[in-house]
Amino acid sequence: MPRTLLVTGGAGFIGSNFVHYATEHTDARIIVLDKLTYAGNRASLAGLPEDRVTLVEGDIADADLVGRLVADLTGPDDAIVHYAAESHNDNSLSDPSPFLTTNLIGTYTLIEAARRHDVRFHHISTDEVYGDLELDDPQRFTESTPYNPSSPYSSTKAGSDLLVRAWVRSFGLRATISNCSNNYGPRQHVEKFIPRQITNLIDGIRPRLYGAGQNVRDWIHADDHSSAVLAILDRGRIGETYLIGADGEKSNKEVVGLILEAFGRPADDFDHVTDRPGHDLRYAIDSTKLRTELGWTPSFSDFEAGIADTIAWYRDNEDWWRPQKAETEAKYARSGQ
Ligand code: NAD
Ligand code: TDX
Repeated sequence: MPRTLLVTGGAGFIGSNFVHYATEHTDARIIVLDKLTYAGNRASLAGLPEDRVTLVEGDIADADLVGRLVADLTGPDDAIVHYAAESHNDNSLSDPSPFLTTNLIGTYTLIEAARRHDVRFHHISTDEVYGDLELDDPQRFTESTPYNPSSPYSSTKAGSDLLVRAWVRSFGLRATISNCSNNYGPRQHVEKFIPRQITNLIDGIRPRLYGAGQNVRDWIHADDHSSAVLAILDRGRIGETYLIGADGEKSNKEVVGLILEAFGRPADDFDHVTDRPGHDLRYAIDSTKLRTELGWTPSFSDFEAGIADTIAWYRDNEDWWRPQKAETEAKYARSGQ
């Protein structure tokens, strides 16, 4: 019998890309549990087979609802894949409160239900739990790097990882954790770096770089994140953490330069704006464990081609992002960004 996956946050950026990817590459049936916050979008699930994908609108911190959905996961390969989170660092600096409720209490609610019903759990996390690196640090993040989060967002993600680890050790929760680097691809909210600059340029507005633009992020296509999560679900060892990354380090200035080039504009056609308080300097992932233990490799090796596809997606799907654009930019204007 095909497995059922309960995918939390499946109407968000990475969660919806996972639902599309898993529908194409497996025979799984998928229940999406999503609160449809400002970051969730029903339209991100459009076109998926209705007999295989069901959206339940609700909160991961709602113990009754979560209990009912998890109780239905009775097949031997059924699992919870937990993407739902408040995910934007800048928002966590202006109002940390929903980050604590969703990222900590929401994760707690899910793992309590998973342990009660003995359901396999995969927790989606971020490289930001490790803090940041110097630009010339020869060591990248590994599974044994100490936790050192900087922002309200990353500290609540770190807390949620620690809850999952404790539930494995204390209660035998059948869980794995993955910490991935920065994702790009279709269906990412216009508040985030790459979609913000692409949609600015579509509107004829110059890109906005925080500070000097020297901060480095390690970019991975969302589909490569999805294939890694499927590998961990199928072959990952219970209790283990896997770092997901595709050797995609680039400074923000380099990324803006590539986007400007794709729009046929000069590489210096951007504005420097107020820096993010506590801005992490560099993230970089060593994904050796995932590659050697589970045989995973990324498929998107050409970042420029991936960016060109992403630009094409935003050009072709203005209906999807236009409703959020003005409000998002008004919020950035209020913080000088
Ligand atoms: P996103 O903000 O685009 O999507 C989050 C989704 O969760 C939305 O659909 C939202 O409606 C839903 N949600 C929020 N609160 C909820 C609640 N209380 N109950 C139910 N649903 C709720 O985020 P994203 O960028 O797709 O990130 C998804 C996950 O991946 C997060 O856990 C994030 O920490 C992690 N992650 C993101 C990146 C990245 O580059 N974006 C990198 C590594 C890890
Ligand atoms: O307009 C901008 N200008 C700019 O220079 C924006 C929105 C961002 N930036 C910078 C800040 C970061 O150095 O670009 C970089 C990327 O910014 P974000 O898209 O906000 O991502 P980041 O803070 O790196 O976090 C992302 O990756 C890790 C996700 O939002 C997190 O959910 C994930 O955990």
